[in-house]
Amino acid sequence: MNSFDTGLYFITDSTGLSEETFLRRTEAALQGGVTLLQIREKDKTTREYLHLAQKVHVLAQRYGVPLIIDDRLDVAMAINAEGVHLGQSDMPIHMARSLFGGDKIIGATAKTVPQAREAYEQGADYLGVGAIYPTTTKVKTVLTSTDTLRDICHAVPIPVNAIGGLNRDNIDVLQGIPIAGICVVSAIMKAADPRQAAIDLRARAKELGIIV
Ligand code: TZP
Ligand code: MG
Repeated sequence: MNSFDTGLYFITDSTGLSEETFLRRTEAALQGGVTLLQIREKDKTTREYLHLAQKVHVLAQRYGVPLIIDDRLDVAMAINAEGVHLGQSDMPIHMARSLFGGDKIIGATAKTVPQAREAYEQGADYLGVGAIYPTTTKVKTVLTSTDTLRDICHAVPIPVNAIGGLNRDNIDVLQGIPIAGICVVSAIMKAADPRQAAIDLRARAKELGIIV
């Protein structure tokens, strides 16, 4: 498998942004040291998703950061992205694995220990668990307790990331839980200075011992 570090996992959201602003913010986040990048688009046509994903892939490659495509294995395969992230209603992990190959990164969303075990057994490389806090990002989700997050970390031997409403001022609740990293959208995408936001978030997570 491609090596990857989920420590500071930035998920993009182009809602309300021009392509130029979106790409500028995404590049700023890469400059600020995000370790893994996901493009997440819910309202684009396949053509539009491919177009934007290709541009984001060029940027990610420039900074040596793997690019994960949300939901769409076809888009990930078409642009030769490093990975795909699949939710509970997307293609089952084992099918994606057989189509995508053993070298690619496959992430899964899990909200319970049984879902986490199943995703791991089917070949997921990492898990996203949440929402830890209510989120303003457009998503169908429910809250996941930090107790469940901890239980999932202990139930599977793959990296587990926390997601949902996380920012520099509230990630202290994750201290002492053996997660591999945090996933954020708004804390970077909507920051006045996305580069500085990434730097500050990473520094805070390191200070708390959440990431190395
Ligand atoms: N899955 C659970 S919460 C969420 C996703 C995709 C959105 C996280 O966005 P934000 O802005 O970091 O709360
Ligand atoms: Mg999904």
